[in-house]
Amino acid sequence: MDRIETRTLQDLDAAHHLHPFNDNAALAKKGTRILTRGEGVYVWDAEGHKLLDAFAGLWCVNLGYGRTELGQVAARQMTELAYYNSFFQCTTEPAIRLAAKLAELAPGDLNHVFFTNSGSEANDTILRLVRHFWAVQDQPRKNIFIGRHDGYHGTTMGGASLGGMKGMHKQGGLPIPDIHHIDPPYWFGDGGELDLEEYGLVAARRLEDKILELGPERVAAFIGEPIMGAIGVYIPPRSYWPEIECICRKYDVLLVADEVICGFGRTGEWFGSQTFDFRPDVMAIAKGITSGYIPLGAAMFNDRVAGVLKQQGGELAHGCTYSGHPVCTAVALENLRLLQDEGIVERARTEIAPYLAERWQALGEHRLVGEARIAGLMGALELVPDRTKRSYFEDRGKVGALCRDIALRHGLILRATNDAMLLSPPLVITRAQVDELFEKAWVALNETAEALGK
Ligand code: PXG
Repeated sequence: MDRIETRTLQDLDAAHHLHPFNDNAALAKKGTRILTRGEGVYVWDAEGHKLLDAFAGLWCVNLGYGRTELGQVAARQMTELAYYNSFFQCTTEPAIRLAAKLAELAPGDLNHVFFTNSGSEANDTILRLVRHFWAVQDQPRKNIFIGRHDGYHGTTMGGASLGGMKGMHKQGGLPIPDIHHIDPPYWFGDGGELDLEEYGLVAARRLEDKILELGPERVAAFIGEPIMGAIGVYIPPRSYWPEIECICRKYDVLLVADEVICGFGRTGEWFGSQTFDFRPDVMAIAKGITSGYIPLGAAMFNDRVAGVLKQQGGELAHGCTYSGHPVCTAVALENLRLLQDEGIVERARTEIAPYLAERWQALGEHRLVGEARIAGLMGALELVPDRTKRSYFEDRGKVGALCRDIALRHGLILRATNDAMLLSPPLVITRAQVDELFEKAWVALNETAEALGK
């Protein structure tokens, strides 16, 4: 491609490209940042700035940038067989091998895979197939999904309805029928005087109350992210998920783990359900499955659910043109091979996570930080006006955005949700790079505080 001036590209972008989750008018005025290259934990923009990406793209580049092996595998597969479908009694070898590999990696008897292109489609798939699972067992009224307020499960009609983001529900007439929400486990905002573990039980029992209110014969499934990502890395107390599992079993409600962010090493284990000690019947995966090198998602089902779908489901009237795409599944296989063979997930848990936690807790001592929370390689700093109590700034979101912009000027990419600064670096980050991250974040916190006159 011929090189075009950054300014010209920005003008073209403003004229023709609608950006997700942006005020497009404001963005057009400001001009987008154009990223051009990545290596390890760093990306470079068109102006030559080198940035430490402490957010792994969008929670996804677990393997780090610039691994040529993935490109080579993609090129080989495209040359050999660029595409074939999984519809007409056909499939391709990478799709078969990836399904088997996922069954091996996934906990328990989550042995069955339905491929999609994204996490949103994985959740839509789950919504449809779980309802079908109950319907073919003569329980068509057992079709309600319970999710959580402020949960994030994607942007499709189903995904955004399962999620509990109010701003999203306002656009497009959501949620669709028969989806309900309970409050999330968010001790910082909601814990009151309860200690963490007590609060975890209280938060979990909201599910039981909701099931009893709706009637267990109406409730098909509960869906949750093991750690709630997009809303601000809400790490549940250890007591939360085991109690949720007990409640689901008691009322025969399927337990769905949305592992789109937590999967593939983010929480230190391969899956968040292993970190938080619960056994999902169904799980959604995407992002880290290919480390973001190519789009791919999947829904995974345990033997019970898949058994019914296979034996009694008849023809599954569901699927995407690219379900099980040979190039995407081949790249995923290579990504998983590297994560496993190079011990990247293992090293992230045993070496990096403890060090990152130590340094993150030290950031928690900053005068602007009310809470530093972290699990595995996923964390948040809650910025507050008064760190002697759990407090919030009046105009929520402004301080977070300010801190994010300052960090960026110092070469550090952190994400801000409301006034929480979010952390999710590539799993390959080294101790020296953790130190660099820490130093840059500290400077960003200082300058943010100064800008606020603190
Ligand atoms: N589930 C979870 C838990 C997610 O985090 C999805 C499903 C949807 O996946 P796709 O591949 O359809 O995007 C996600 C995606 C943010 C942000 O602002 C997070 C996501 C997507 C966009 C923005 O943190 N997560």
